[in-house]
Amino acid sequence: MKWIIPVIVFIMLSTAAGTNLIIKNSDNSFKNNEIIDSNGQRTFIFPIGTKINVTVEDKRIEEENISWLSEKQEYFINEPSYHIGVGLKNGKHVLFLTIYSNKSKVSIDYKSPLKTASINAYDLLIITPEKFSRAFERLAKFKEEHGIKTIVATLESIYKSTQGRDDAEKIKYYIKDSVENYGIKYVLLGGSIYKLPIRYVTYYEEYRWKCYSFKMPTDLYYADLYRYDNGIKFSSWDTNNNGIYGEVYYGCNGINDTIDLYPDVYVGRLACNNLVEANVVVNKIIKYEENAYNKNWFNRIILVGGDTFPGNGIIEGEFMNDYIAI
Ligand SMILES: [Ca+2]
Ligand SMILES: [Ca+2]
Repeated sequence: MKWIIPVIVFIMLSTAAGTNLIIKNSDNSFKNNEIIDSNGQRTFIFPIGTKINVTVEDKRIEEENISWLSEKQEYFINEPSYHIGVGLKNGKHVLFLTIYSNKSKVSIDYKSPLKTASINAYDLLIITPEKFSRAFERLAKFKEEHGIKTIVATLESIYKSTQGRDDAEKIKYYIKDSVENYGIKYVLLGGSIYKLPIRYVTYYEEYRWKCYSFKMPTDLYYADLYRYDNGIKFSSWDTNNNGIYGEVYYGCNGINDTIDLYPDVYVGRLACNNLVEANVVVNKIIKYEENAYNKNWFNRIILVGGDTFPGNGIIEGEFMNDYIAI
């Protein structure tokens, strides 16, 4: 990556309780960057460009009697002992190192990057079909006037100039190039899925000895640009290169595509189908932003959620509201 130069210093720092954890590092940054989730998994956050070397001595199977392992423990035994993902934390590009077991001796060596001046040519990239560009150029001008450096790219120019096996992959490579060359932090997709493609992932599940496939649409594809595999790689969402994206097999035979699911840029979509709709939504945004800023009601919010997936006894929407409200 262009924005980092690695430096190498190793100092033995600590042996933590729980996991027998030995961290050798060049600074104390990891200490304030540890997340412990509800399963007790530990995730460490490192700056992008950090070289990480993890050694795991798995003591679990030796220590535990396998016959009475819980379902969760069996799950962890079947999982790799650690995972490195590439994503965002507070707007910064980072690596997430997750240790899956608290019964292991884990040694983490890392070499911190030395950051060069970060590229900051543009903040927001708007991608839209040529026929909507008049509306989105107007939004770009408004954003520029309010300190958001904005660039508009048409689908037609992206398809002509950018590599990729299909239109969606060309868009994704264009976003990646814009992040690396211009320092883009936000992406706005200006067009419905009928005007600007969405990526469908494929999920396979066994039911009564037959394998069924399900397609699911997601714009997370455009946000999850990178994954970690002996260094930072472009995340194609098709690591077995068979033209089927985001393959996941549950009870069926097949090879999952490797995806870390951590977004690396903020992506949103205005799902307009024609220029009239594009102008209406741009007008609404401008009107809202001109009137909402500094008003005393601006920080009040009502969250509405319900039972998103009925039948399992969990009210996901309300849990999500509580999560957002914190
Ligand atoms: Ca695939
Ligand atoms: Ca990622």
